[in-house]
Formats: sequence, structure tokens, C-alpha cells
Amino acid sequence: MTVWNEVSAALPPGQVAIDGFPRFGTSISAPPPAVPRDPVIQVRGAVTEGLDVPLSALDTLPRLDLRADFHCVSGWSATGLDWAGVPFASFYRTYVEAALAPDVVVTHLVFRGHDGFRSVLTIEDALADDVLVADHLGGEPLAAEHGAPARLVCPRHYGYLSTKHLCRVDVHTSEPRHVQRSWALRVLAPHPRARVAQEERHRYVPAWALRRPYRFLMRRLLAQSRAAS
Ligand SMILES: Nc1nc2c(c(=O)[nH]1)N[C@H]1C(S)=C(S)[C@@H](COP(=O)(O)O)O[C@H]1N2
Ligand SMILES: [Mo]
Repeated sequence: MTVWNEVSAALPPGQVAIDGFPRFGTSISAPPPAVPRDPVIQVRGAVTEGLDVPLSALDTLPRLDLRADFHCVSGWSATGLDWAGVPFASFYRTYVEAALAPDVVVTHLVFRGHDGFRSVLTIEDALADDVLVADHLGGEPLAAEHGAPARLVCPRHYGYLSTKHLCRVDVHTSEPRHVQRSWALRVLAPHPRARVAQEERHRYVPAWALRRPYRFLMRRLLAQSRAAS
């Protein structure tokens, strides 16, 4: 087993450390989605044939323990989280790469959760060696509020790329554009890379313009999340 420690001494720009690790996301008012009895990760898109990888198959891949901070785009950071799982790159090389249609050049992957949540990563960012399909947190199986049965964890990117309740990976050969219906979500479109160190919070709105409103919002949402748990 490989152990990797990525906790840094200073927080990235605009982040505030908080105690603990709250449940967070676009749907904290709803209960976490139910976990199917035999969960699979579907692989779809630019593959010759769609495949369903049972989560139990991950037991055959090398495991990685990763200690890392976790940064939400709204400005809170949970520090020193102990994740365990398999590197996403191992999953990709074992299952996805073998299924790619010939001559396909993959540029992006879309990750989907059982609650309908989606995130988009460039292939380079997705295959970085600290990106994990995590099934344990703090030595325990991943709890429902943190993404059971397994989630993506990409600690160098804002939390919105770390899709919980991972159930599907779509392979793309160009940047997928999905048009948000509400103007607020269109304005706050995700950054194409969302790297925390570069403070790439959103695609159009500059990060500095959001620090204050986000800090206000963050306090309210954290209180709501704590009250619900
Ligand atoms: N499936 C799913 N994954 C998700 C979200 C979500 O709402 N649904 N929210 C994202 C956001 S914005 C953040 S900050 C983190 C929060 O993870 P946590 O609830 O484990 O703290 O999950 C990310 N992944
Ligand atoms: Mo977030």
C-alpha cells in the first residue's frame, strides 16, 4: 500500500480552515441517495461498448492512503483528512483504456453521482497520481453524507470536482458543454480546471469578487449542514 501525505503548511488563497468535515454540496437539504446493493461504476461515452465495473472489482487494484486538505469553493477547508481507496488512474488504465474505441483521443471525463450531481475533469487532471476513488475516510467505510459507497477525491481542485456517490464516468473527446437552466448557475459556471492553488473558483467570475459573498453564504450553509446532521 502506498501512503501519501499532501497536507500543506499554509492554506491556499482565500480559504478558511474549519473544524471537522461537514456534509456539503448542492443538495444538503435532501438526504443522501440510497446505495444500491451491488454498486457499479458505469463507463459510457467514447468506448466501443459501455461497461459496468462492480465496485467490488476495485479490491483487485493497488490501494492508496492519502492524507490531504479539502477545499470547498465557498471558502472553507477541512484539514488533514485521511482517505483510502484506489488511484483513479489505476481504474482508468485497467477498465476504461481497454474499452476505448480505436483512435479515440480522450480530453475530458464527466463524473456522475447517484444524486445526479456531475463534475468535469480534463483527462490530465483526472489521471494525476493523487486522484482517488475513495471508499474509506478516517479509517471507516465512507459514510452516506460523505459519498458512500465511493467518491472521487481530487484534493488539488475545489470540492465540486470530487463527485460523491460515484456511479458513472463518461468519456469525452472534447469539452462537454452542458447548459445550466438557471442564470445563477450559468454565471457561476465551474472553472475548466478549478485548481485551488491558482484560485480558479469559476469560469467567468473572478475569485476576488466572490470571497466576501461566499464567506457570508458559507457561514449560513455550514450552520444548516450542522443542524441537519
Ligand atoms: N454527488 C455529489 N457530489 C458532490 C456534491 C454533491 O452535492 N453531490 N457536492 C460537491 C461539493 S460543492 C463539495 S464542497 C463536496 C463536499 O463533500 P462533503 O459533503 O463530503 O463535505 O462534495 C462535492 N461532491
Ligand atoms: Mo463545494
